[in-house]
Amino acid sequence: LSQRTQRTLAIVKPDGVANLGHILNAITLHGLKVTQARMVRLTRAEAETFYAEHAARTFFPKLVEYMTSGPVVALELLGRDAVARWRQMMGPTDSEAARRDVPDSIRAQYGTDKTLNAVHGSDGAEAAAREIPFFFPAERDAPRPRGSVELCGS
Ligand code: DGI
Repeated sequence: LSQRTQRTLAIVKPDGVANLGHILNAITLHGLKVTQARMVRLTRAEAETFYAEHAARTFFPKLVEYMTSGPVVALELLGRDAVARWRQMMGPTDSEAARRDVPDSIRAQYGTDKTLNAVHGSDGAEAAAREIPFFFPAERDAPRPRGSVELCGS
């Protein structure tokens, strides 16, 4: 697999926001760069649209309830192989499995269970291309504001 510089979408979910500082620190320690960030309270319709692929699953209502229970922080991450590297940092979907199998992962440290699992990450480059403009629509092709400051400049 080629290791190219790419972008991915991370979301610090409502239960993860209390540990936002730790999560940002882990991201930067792993050499990924935060290139956009936004705190937002999702509406029910927005959460349903974002997770539309899971609409038929039994856990869908719980997932939407959870994602709208408080503000989330959307992050655009940039780096070599960013999609896979962020997924690896997150750990397994089930936070309890993460504590068993990948104890140093974000979900192991900051998640609770299968639903409350602290973070989201795009599951591929195509998903990232769809999910980044979902949270950062105006920024997609626009130049960055003059003098803008990026978290963790390198
Ligand atoms: O990419 P992931 O977030 O690891 O997992 P996913 O894309 O398969 O599912 C999206 C979210 O839906 C996941 O973060 C939590 C929730 N979810 C997935 N599978 C289950 C689930 N929630 C419950 N309660 N049970 C599941 O089996």
